Amino acid sequence: MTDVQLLKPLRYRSIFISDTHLGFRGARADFLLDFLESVECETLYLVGDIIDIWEMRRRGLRWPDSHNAVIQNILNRARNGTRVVYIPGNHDEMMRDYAGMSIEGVDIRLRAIHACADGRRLLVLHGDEFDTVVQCSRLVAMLGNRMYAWLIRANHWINRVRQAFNRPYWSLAAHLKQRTKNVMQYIANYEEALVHEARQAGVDGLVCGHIHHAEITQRDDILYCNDGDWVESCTCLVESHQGHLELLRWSDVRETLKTTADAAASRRVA
Ligand SMILES: [Mn+2]
Repeated sequence: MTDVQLLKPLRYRSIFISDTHLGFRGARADFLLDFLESVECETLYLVGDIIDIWEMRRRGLRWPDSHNAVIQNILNRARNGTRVVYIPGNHDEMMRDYAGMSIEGVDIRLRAIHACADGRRLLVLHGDEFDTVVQCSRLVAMLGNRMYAWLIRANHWINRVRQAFNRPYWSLAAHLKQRTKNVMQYIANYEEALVHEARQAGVDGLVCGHIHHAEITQRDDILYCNDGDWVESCTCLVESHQGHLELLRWSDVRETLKTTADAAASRRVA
């Protein structure tokens, strides 16, 4: 990737990535590594589904060099002064047992509060528990808030049992999602559930992942940010040193970098 290496690394205050699904054959680990080698940041948030343990349990251990290189890159950062916060998702749910610990310099948390450079506070969480809530929201509306908690717990225990029998993660919500096929409505409901949660937490916004749909949108008083994924869209959320938040689609950024490098090279030749 010499074209990018010609340039200085892109520097950000914080970077948020999620849904990298390492260990799953569909993970774009080469592309992710290219991204990681091109950026620097003070804080790196890993917002869940980083390692796809469910997939590996189902199909056997599959760990190509490129997937390993991504983990090495992240651990090197942690060793060299980058604050790395890892918030496990549903595909790497087993890591939730380590919440509160710091392993190899990586802080494992169930959720985090990020303070932006401009003072805004963001709730950072993977978001899978709201997937269940969203799909059952009509039912919940009838039965009230206790049903929310019950559904989250039910989904959790159903999957603990499935895990014991070596079955893949199964989401009640995803099942219903497939049946309704009303994806846009599903995304809107998911957003709404997370915005509600952020409001309850008394923060200015939130960062989540899980549904593989990158987006930044202001919903009344709450900023909703979804950092996307590295299976299809290859997107992440970045914060500048001034506290400005934006989504990066790595294929687009790479193309811009390459064009700039080419232009600089042709100026040198001329
Ligand atoms: Mn997920």
